[in-house]
Amino acid sequence: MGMGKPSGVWWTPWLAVVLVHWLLCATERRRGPVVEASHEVFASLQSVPASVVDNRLRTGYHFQPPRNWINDPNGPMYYNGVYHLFYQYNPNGSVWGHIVWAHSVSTDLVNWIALEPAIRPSKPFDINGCWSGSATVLPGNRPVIFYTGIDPQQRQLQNVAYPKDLSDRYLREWVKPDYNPAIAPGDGINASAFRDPTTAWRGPGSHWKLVVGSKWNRRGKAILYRSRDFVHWVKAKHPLHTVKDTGMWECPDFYPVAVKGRRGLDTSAYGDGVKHVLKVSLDLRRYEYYTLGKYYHYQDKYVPDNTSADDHTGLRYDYGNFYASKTFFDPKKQRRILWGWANESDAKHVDIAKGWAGIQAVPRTIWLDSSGRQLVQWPIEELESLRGKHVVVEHKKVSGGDTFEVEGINSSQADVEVAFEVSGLEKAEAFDPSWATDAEALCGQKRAHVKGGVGPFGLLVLASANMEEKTAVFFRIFKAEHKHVILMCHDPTRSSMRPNLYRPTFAGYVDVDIAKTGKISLRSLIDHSVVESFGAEGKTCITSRVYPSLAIGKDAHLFVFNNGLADVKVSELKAWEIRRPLMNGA
Ligand code: DQQ
Repeated sequence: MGMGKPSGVWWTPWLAVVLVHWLLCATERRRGPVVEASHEVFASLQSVPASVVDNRLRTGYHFQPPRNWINDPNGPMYYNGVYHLFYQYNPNGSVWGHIVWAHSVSTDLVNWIALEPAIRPSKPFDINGCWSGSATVLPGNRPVIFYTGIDPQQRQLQNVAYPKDLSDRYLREWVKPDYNPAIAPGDGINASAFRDPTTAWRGPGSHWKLVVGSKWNRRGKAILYRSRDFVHWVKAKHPLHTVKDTGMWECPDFYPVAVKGRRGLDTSAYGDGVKHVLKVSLDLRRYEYYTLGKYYHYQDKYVPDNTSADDHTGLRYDYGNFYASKTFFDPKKQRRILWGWANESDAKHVDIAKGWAGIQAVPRTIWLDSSGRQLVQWPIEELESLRGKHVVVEHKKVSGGDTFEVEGINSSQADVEVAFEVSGLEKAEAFDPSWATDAEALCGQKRAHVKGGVGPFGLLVLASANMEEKTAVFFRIFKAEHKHVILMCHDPTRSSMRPNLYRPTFAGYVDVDIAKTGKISLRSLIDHSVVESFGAEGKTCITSRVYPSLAIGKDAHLFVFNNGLADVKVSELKAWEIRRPLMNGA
């Protein structure tokens, strides 16, 4: 097996640096120049003091293999009782390069079994890398993978692979037909910006369709292809969608959602009561945005609604460290599940010394909000099976300037749900309309320690006993001309005593009429070096990677704080310990 548990010697950081360095250089010599995507490739590796490498910061219940670099989730699919997660993986080290499709399987999305990589470079059409793509289950229950292969001229080609043996429960081996590439970049396509095919769908007509991410100059594009037999693919005259000045569209995802209710839909679903989602990952900005809209099957035209911007200022699944995401339909539970990649935000030379980099955020169920204006996400229910000992706090007033500790659980791995009651809205700070398109800048300006009117209030997670280290997860409520505006923010600027860490603040607005509800909820999943937060039952989500130096293991604390003028009340807080030393088998 390519990814067994590291033996004791690997944990000696100094030795790890030398060995990883040697391995990478040896591989470089064997294979010649590497293919560069949007990830940095490191020609020479620096050494790093052993003191900054702390394997206690590895996540436990997030998907993370024992070692090496991972990025995009690929293909996810459910097939004959088994969930498959493929992902971009470097078998040779903890920086991006030599990319294969690693493969893990699970029956519950919580416990994983690692298999050999499903697809590795082996043919002229993928010899320089097997990049992102998707899975489709064809009629007759036949799965197929569409992925991007990099050829000897560094061109990006779309290839297919089929399971070798459908009776193998885990579909371990995949075969690449000789007729690949199934789709080559034709005239008018930039061959180095042509990748990440989507799951295919079939509407009322007989054609299969899929899109491939691309750009032309600075115009982002979802190029549409059609096929009758899944073998011969023809480019449609018009792309499914394109937006000027957005740059390369990586990992597009296009799928239907039900207008009412939380039920997920098969990617080919159509008809009344269905809306569509188009998500793109912006290589230029390294974050994603999506639109909701109407898909006209016969014309193959996607028209976004005018309820949100169709550019980088638009809606995001997650306003933090979350990229290259992909959804799939889970027929077992009739839901659509979202996976996304959360990269490290530590220095690269530390990633090299650690020997690991990148995790997948927890799988989230995704559906259309009853307003029809945005999607909502919630961690899959299976995660609740990991909840252990818990504590409850009820009806506790938190006056302006107050902080209290939630005691009684080890909060370095925890699941925290809290409902705040808000009053004193007349004390809310005035909202400057110029802030409307840049929540992140507002959060950077009004961080957790900056006193407000209503808020900032929320949680301090992964905090040291004296709060020298803490990551603040909070709301701040403003008064605009006709309504209140709620900002949700992650402020990790004081998350670690270590210098030279990348500690960006992240933020999004929350579409809740607080004057009406008087309440707002927050859920945070904490796992050593990641904090994933879900505001207002999943309307606004933020993920951050943080690297405490004191708030580790049993020295991690959890607090509730209010730094506004108005009092808030914790109507209920529940915090569960999650005991998961290391994810098995990922
Ligand atoms: N990562 C893959 C590409 C994709 C990018 C390469 C997004 O296929 O565009 O590892 O992170």
